[in-house]
Amino acid sequence: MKQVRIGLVGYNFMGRAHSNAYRQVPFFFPELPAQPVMQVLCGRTKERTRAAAAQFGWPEAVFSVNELLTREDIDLVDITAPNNQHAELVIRAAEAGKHVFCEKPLATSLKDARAALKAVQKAGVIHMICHNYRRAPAVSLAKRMIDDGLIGQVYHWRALYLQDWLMSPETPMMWRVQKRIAGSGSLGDLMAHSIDLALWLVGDIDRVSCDMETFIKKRPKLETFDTGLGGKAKAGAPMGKVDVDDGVIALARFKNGAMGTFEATRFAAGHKNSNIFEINGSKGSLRFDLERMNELEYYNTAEGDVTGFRVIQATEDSHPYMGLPGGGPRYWPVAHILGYEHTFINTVADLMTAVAKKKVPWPNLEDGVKTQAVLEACDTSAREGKWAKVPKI
Ligand code: SOE
Repeated sequence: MKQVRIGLVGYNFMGRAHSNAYRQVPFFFPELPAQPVMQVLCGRTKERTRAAAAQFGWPEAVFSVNELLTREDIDLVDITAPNNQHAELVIRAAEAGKHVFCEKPLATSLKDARAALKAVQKAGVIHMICHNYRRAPAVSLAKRMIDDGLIGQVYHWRALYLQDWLMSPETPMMWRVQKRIAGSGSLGDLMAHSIDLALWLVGDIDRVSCDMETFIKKRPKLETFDTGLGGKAKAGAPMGKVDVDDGVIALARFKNGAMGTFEATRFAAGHKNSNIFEINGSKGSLRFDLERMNELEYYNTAEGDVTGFRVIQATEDSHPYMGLPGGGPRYWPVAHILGYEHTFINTVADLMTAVAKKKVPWPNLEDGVKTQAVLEACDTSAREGKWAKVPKI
């Protein structure tokens, strides 16, 4: 059994999600040609990195990327640091001959994203970007149904990614609201997921017309650098300028003629993590909502006057990621539902196969650049107030 020795950079939300996936993969995917070995956790702050390593199951902690990259016993570097470090870390890891697994968005600019792709291609390493929602079984089932022609020619794509965690004016100047670190706001953080799904399920996007707004323009500054989602500023703290979008809407035209709409916001009161899409085609429609992630809704026009949207429980052994190769459930018996973490477990499973078979998986850094190109076109369109062509990758 091949082992893939992992060095993980970052230990906040995504660092935890990835760590959990590495721990769970051997349990649920015993048949893989390679399994992960959690080797080293890398973080800046000694105390917090050590505590996270102990909690998540990393036997060692290091405090500089250099130390991580010069180690012989690391095969793959997993990057969950803030967005502005992604491209640079990808490049350095690739130059050190390490395989790369990178959180989204790939970069804070298209230029940097292209440089990251070039680096992994030049180094000939395996690379993957973490758009985990592709591997919710219901979403993978939607892909299979589209590829099998069940909804025919796609006419419409409609996506919403709605959260509300930034609505309080007291929420401080965390890195996610600073362009220099995050690149953008709800655009790169949330709409990037919807764009990735649209590119996968419908096809390439030709042009976009986009608008965005920053509803709360100043927020109290934190005393120390915020690495996670939280933090509280001291009473009377000086105010900082928010220079990313709080909400974004976009119209899109796909190269195959389909029409698309996207909306992403952190200001949709009551919506905690609504990642929703609907696709309408010549033979039917599909609907998905992450908050009911085991279900895929399907409408089939061929069923005449007894048709209607039906709910498919995407937990049958025959559904993507649900069955073992020899038969029987991979996870639990049918309708014993899966959660958010399983999207990461399924992703890491495919990453292990990719490393073992030396075959670049999807979505890879080329997909990351494609998404980045759409993000850049959205930014251009919103700034110029007109439709913008998606740049070539
Ligand atoms: C925060 O808005 C966040 O954690 C995103 O950064 C993730 O990409 C998304 O999947 C959930 O929400």
